[in-house]
Amino acid sequence: KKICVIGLGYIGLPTASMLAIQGFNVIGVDINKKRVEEIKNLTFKTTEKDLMTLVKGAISSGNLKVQTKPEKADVYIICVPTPCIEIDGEKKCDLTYLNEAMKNLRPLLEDGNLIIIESTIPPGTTEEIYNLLSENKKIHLAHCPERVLPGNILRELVENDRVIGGVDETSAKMAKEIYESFVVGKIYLTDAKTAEMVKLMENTYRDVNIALANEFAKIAEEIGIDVWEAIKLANQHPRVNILKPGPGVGGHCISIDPWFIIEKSKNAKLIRTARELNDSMPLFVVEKIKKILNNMDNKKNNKKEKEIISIFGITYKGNVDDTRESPAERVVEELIKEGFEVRCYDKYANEFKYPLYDLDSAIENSDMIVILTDHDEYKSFDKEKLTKIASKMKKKVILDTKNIIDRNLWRDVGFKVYVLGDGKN
Ligand code: SAJ
Repeated sequence: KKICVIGLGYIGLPTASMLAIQGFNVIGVDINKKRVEEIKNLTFKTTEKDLMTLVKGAISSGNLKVQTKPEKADVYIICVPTPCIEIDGEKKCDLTYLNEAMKNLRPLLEDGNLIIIESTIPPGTTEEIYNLLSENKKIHLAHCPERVLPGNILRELVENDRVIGGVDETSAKMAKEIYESFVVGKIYLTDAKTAEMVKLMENTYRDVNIALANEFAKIAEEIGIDVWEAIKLANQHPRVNILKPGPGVGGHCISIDPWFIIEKSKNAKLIRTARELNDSMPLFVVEKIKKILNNMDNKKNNKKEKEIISIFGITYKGNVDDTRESPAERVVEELIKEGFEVRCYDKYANEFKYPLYDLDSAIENSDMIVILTDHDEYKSFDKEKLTKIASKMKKKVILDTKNIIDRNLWRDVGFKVYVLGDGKN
């Protein structure tokens, strides 16, 4: 069977490679010429363990070809991004890339072809696409949402259970045959709209639960308790598992997908509130930074030189290079607006809107370190390293928004330690 995978991003590339390794004849397509060249030459950047080896194996097997245009195949798997856009103040799913991919496919389609959409989409989208495509061709169409966790993609691609929703039973069964080649998890079949909703419900579940943790952090600050201690104790209950507060929810999935439910339903009230609460966290962090510095300032610094904030970690979560929708961007933007000089340090990040510094220049003469991402690196600083860091700072102050540091270790080298939700200030 010949399979054309459209979109070679963080889902399309591993999926195409996996299928090629299983012996399918795979054409990987990406409209971005540079991306195609980087894949061909194995020069693309990734923090996913073993992805490079997998792609190398797929290409050298002769089963994976990458190019910028699709060609005739038996099966088409669509893995293009479906970002969020704001129209008249309301956030909605942007189907531009998906529609463009479909437009390019239409002239290639033949009776009996199977199309699988992996991109995350609002409920009802697969049916709408089917109505358009099936006007003059007898095609099969299924939605099989990706579910892998960035940072652990290759393992989860194989091990996670999958949900496949077909526009009819044959479509779902045909799609199952493809995934069975490499998925060891269970594969569940359902209808297309249910599959669309399942994917959105998974990420919404996580978003709402993180929002609850973040609300607890705000309340803890208000009433003067340490939220981390409280969560740890509440989680001793056998049916309670509160997630972790933080500077906000980033990434291109959890911070976006709930909006695709909200756009389709007037009942999505809790979901909207949770989303807005998580979006309010960057500002909450900035308020805490201001309070800490104001309380320290004994008004002797009246000439008001610019205070320097050193940000540690700007990717959307720990140990990944992805900065999309990262709460750090809003924190930095707001701090600059408030008149601070901001220096960001993150050796994992692939790119960022603001300049990145090396560690030494980020902390030189700095007034405060703020940890926004739980990279392993910051957990591994030992006393010697921390002493060096302390010696470069103007004021030895740290705010850890992820609760990852050993508070006593930092205190030992002279830091005043604050943690988001610690109820101080
Ligand atoms: N976060 C918190 N507190 C927590 C957990 C996470 O603030 O207790 C933050 C993280 O720092 C990050 C954001 O939430 O900014 C999201 O991180 P994540 O690790 O929870 O999830 P993603 O976005 O990397 O991947 C999610 C996964 N979905 C679920 O776990 C339900 C993944 O399985 C999906 O495939 C992926 O979205 C996707 O592509 O939809």
